[in-house]
Amino acid sequence: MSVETIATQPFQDQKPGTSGLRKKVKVFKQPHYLENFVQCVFDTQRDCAEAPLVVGGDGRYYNRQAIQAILRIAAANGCARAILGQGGIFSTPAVSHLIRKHQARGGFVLSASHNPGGPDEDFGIKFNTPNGGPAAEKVTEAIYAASLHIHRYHTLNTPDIDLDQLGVTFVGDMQVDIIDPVSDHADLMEELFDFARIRALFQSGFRMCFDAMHAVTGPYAREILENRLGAPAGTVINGIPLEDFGHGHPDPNLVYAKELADRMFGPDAPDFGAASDGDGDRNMVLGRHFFVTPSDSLAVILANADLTPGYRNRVVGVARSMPTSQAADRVAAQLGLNCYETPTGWKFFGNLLDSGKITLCGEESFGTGSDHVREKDGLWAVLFWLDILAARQQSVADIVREHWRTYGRNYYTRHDYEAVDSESANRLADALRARMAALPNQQLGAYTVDYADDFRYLDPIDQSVSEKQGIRIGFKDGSRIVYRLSGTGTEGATLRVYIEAYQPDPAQHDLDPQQALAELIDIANSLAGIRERTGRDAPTVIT
Ligand code: VG1
Ligand code: CO
Repeated sequence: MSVETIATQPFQDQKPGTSGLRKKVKVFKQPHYLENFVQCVFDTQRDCAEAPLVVGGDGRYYNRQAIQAILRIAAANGCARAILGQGGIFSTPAVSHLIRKHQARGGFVLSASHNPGGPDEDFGIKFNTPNGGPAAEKVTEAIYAASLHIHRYHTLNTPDIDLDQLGVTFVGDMQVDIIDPVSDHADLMEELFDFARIRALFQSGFRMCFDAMHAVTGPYAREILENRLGAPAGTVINGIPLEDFGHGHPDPNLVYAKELADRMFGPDAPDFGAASDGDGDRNMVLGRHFFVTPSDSLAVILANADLTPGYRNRVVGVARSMPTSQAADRVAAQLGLNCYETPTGWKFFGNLLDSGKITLCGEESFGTGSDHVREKDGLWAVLFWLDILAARQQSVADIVREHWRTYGRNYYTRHDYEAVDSESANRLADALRARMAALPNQQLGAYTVDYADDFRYLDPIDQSVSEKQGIRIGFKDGSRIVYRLSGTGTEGATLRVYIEAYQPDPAQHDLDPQQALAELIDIANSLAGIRERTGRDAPTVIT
């Protein structure tokens, strides 16, 4: 088998964002585009002769072609063994788990997560390191630097392999193990949660709806919820992964998971609802006529962790991304646990998890996870909730309301302005930065500014510094406004505005968040001049 070395040229636009390299399919389809990036990974990461490489994706359009190309490049670069999910399918948390389980040298996840799929939509590739997590910034920077100078890549001239046939096959000299993508992850879930107790809950007539959004979690949810836990057939809806996600937007929020939202807020709603995103790492959880914000979900999970077998007496701390509400901080303070604030993106939790400083972590963007893998894990969060519900025998709404009575409520909302003109978005951010120094002690309506800064993170483990991670404006009463530009969009810029206020008084816990936060929302809009600078009257999505 002779290795072919193909001459190529750099593309200059292969800088990984919040979560890997994400572009339109048309960009990825340019000759050498994917190959260049993959070769840069092999050029910058250590030798891969022995430990395997894990490869799989969320099944979106171009998944199969990308996998064939990656396998050839891996083999040509001396990789001895690859582990592949049948049909090219792996959820992101499943890849993370398999890297750890097999002490692999890393893995490639093919996904653009919650972004739509199809020939005119998005594709993505992410490299995960041997700890199972997304590559740290210094790794992605090295890959990016290599991509600016690449002039050749190595590949093989071999036929495509059959991705659907379980068992062992070869690409050149590289052994490829094609495995069931679901069973290892499902086994891991069984170790962490009380499946007998959850099974009994379903037997008692408890009803649930899980919306897989035509994305990767369908097979996982069917196996775990319907087969292993005995939930009635039909509990999982939209359970077959489709290349274009049924023309949907596989983002588990109240806007895009409309079918689920309609059921959960309609007549005869089930007891519990949940959804996951394209690659299975996000989760949304709902009770009957009740939405749980991801920030609250993290806090509730933290406060109830002792109820589950996998976390009893072993939670040492929690971390949340900076824009995530401070609800978890209140629980951590009461329980005497470590609490960290990190920049947006799961890669920033890696060092804290690896060093045992934290056990649980989460983001406001429907991401929750723990030290069981090094990615957020949608089904894991859903099972955590199911286990809490089975243990406490209360409704979702009662559990959350009781949580607010104990810890107070952090009202929270996120306003997204999608596909905004990039230059206008950057000017908006620059204008805010220019005003920051003058803001402290200013009175804005009923609120007095305490501090204003551009979040800078000093990693407590490796001392690496990440600058400009979002503009924060903190008020004396603990309320906050945060502005960030998204690093996962593929069209123009997405401006995210995060607004939070703390309410200790239980008599004030039943307001609509948009009302409870109305004055802060106005302040956020006028401070940044959103209407004038973006030309938008209202956000694209309100969460
Ligand atoms: C978004 C979320 C962030 C998340 C990231 C990847 O990033 O805000 O919390 O980690 O997506 O999630 P951004 O830069 O667009 O705000 V996923 O499910 O795409 O791996
Ligand atoms: Co995702």
